[in-house]
Amino acid sequence: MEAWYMDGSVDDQRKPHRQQPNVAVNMQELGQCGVFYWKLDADKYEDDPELQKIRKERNYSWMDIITIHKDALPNYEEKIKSFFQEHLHLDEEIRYFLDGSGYFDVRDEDDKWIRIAMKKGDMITLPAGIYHRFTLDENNYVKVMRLFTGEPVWTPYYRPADELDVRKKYVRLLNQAL
Ligand code: KMT
Ligand code: NI
Repeated sequence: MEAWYMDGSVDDQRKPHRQQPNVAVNMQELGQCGVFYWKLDADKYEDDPELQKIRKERNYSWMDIITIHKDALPNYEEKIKSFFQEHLHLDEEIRYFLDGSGYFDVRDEDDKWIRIAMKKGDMITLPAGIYHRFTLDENNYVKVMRLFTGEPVWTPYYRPADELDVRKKYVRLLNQAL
């Protein structure tokens, strides 16, 4: 996993959009935004004690696996668009990359975009209430495990969603952490 501050260009979302020179973001800075990360061996996801331990400790009881590729995902174009529209959720968004790659973009405490490059073996959780979006990169393919506590609710609340309790709570947590 590698992360950086994005440039301001509205060019192709699948490009890296690094600033020149690159401005890297480390795990500690991501942690301050409530974003947590694990590195696992994706070749053994079907029987991996490390994954089982995380799932147990964090109560990630539910999971499925989705492939995002134009020939594999129904309503591909529509979904790609909605993933990239800035939004938040009422719950954590937990994703484990089993194959391929893509970018999660999250807003930092100053509302600047951080781009998180995810690839095989990378697992991440975005906290409830954080503004974010997802895009494929130029490889146009990813296979991802989605995890959830209990029955999944994927509803996106598109920005602006500042009046939601989950957003207010997240902003309070952010300010405490600073
Ligand atoms: C989401 O909610 O943005 C997604 O599920 C993106 C696809 S999973 C990498
Ligand atoms: Ni989301």
